[in-house]
Amino acid sequence: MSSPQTSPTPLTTPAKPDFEPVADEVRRRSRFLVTTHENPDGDALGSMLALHLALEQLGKDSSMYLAGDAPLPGEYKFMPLDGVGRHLPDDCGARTLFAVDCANESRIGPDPEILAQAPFVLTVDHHHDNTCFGNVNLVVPDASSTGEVLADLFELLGVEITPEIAEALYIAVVTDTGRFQYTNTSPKAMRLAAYLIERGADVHKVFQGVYESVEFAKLKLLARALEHAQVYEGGRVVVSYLAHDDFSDVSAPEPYAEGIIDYLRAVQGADMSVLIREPLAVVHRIRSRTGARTGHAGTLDPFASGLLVLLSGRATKLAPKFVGLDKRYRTQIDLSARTSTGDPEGEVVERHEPPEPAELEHALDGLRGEVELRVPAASAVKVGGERAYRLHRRGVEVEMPVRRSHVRELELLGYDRGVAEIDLLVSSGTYVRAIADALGGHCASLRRTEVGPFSVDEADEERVIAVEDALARL
Ligand SMILES: [Mn+2]
Repeated sequence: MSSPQTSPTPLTTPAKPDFEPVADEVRRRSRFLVTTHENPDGDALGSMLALHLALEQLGKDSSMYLAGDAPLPGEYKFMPLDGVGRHLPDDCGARTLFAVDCANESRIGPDPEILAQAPFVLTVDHHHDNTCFGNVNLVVPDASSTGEVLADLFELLGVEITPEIAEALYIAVVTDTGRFQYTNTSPKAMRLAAYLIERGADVHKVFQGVYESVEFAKLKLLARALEHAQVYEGGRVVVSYLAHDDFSDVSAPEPYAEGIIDYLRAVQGADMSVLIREPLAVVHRIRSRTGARTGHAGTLDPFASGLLVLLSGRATKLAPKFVGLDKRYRTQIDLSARTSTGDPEGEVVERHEPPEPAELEHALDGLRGEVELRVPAASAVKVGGERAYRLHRRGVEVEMPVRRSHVRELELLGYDRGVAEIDLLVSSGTYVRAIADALGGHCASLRRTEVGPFSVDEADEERVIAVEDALARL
């Protein structure tokens, strides 16, 4: 049964984004440097190319620039991007910097030089958390993609939608909407796609280029990941991993793991999938030293340290006995800022005054016992086939799954300058990052000190506990 889409009548008319200020600057200015975010996706590249072509059509002097030296993703090789510069042009001090699909300035790349040199900065974007770092900014959070915003801007500027521009915009829309499947797929996005096809976008060419140009090594890597897949929690969670050997055996570079998680997510009944792709160096070391099959019971975030229980030889078959054990952690939570990942590796997304000690104690009380914690929105977990933090970045409303956890012990060891040092004992699968997030901060450090009856104090790569002894402790 389906019902027609209806939207509730808004109480107030939402403010219409004003396209005029950016349009004015485009009309007034003559030299541009068009750029987008590092590690670009289809919206980034399609928007950059479409804008460059539109500016040239308007008689402007335009150059394209992309930070970093990573090769363009293989799926966009069919696009006419030969003209994209990878070094800042000598005359960038004389060009208006035009950044598309960049929610903040750090997304342009690590080189602060570009903003220091730019005499004037324009931005066009659709991320709701855009920091408006330009002199004039056009942000349309409702838009499916930056390409959609540009299409409206082009209309205002009288840009003729040539087949080349149509195709670039179509690539932006089709990729950012997950081939018109994500929640940002609005009627407007569909109408725009139809219009772009009328204007010459080649749907099949884009499909073949973006979605049917899989490199053979990528296929083999996928096979490894599918081979390692396991289901947990009655099939609701699908977990797999790619170890160091998997990449080297099939000669696949690290970025080839991108997209594999979609296959795990697609399993019937699964509403969560996890692909662990940080090769755990310690597993690798022990496997090569002992020559025995080696597995790990649970994982450890790359930024964390501490105890990881490894299973060797015939003990690998006993993994189910060791994965569900309680874990004890020592963590420092920085309560003055949230980050996009809940750990020190993400970008700061929110800063605030840390709570008073009494407030903190009160907040900690609410986190003891049986608690429901929302999986951090910026985690590697995929929702609807897309890594959660990416959807979040491009402005898609993401409903993260809630996990029931048991916080058995939670002790505040110290609180100094907004950083709380906490010792906690939690049920298996609890995200300490989610606890930090619930407190309004992020994990600055994290160390696992115990896994069930095993302590980090007795951890030693050289020492092996006999299977019988290990089982006797449980
Ligand atoms: Mn985008």
